[in-house]
Amino acid sequence: MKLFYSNNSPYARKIRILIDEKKAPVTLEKIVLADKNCNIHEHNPLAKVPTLVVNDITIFDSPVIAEYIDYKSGLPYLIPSNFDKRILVKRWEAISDGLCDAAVTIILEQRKSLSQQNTDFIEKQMSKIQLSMQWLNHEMEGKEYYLENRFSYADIAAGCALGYVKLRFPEIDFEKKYLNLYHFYALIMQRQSFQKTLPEPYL
Ligand SMILES: N[C@@H](CCC(=O)N[C@@H](CS)C(=O)NCC(=O)O)C(=O)O
Repeated sequence: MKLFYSNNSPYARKIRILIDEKKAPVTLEKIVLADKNCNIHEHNPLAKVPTLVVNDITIFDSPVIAEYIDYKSGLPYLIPSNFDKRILVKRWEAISDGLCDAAVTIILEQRKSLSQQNTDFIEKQMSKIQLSMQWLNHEMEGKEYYLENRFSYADIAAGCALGYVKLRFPEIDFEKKYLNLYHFYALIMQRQSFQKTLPEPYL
């Protein structure tokens, strides 16, 4: 199995952390999406990371890859098989990925020349980020980890989203505003899997 990832993709980071936590036998291949010789489209027509190649099939996107790796690499399962618990974890992944989608959209908008940027649109996306963090913060009331106070894929997804906000919008300073997220992020950052995959500010 081979995982194509790029250094700062929060979606790919979820999978790299899951692989590390599960000790899954996956070869990691770093790619640079902006590189004109990048051939990720040969594996994934959407030309996105993460992309997982397993023998002759390719698996995407990150929620599907996570299901595959968690199931195939056996115990301990980080995505519960119990339906109700599973939905809770998947909805946490959805809000975390949605938060990243809003952040990525802002970054792309801000790469345009100033006169072409749509400030209303940027504000709308920023409000999604704030409201999602507020929501996550509320859900974490009285908890260390999200689901039954045990580490799960929900924590990986939320930790990666918060890490991405910290990387791209340090001025938001979410740890000051959202106390539960401050504690959660400090706890999750003690894990080696999170430390090893920290995004790099200059990329
Ligand atoms: N929903 C996808 C999102 C993946 C995604 O958008 N990845 C970005 C990197 S952060 C990418 O590959 N962008 C390249 C492009 O859109 O052409 C997932 O969860 O895997």
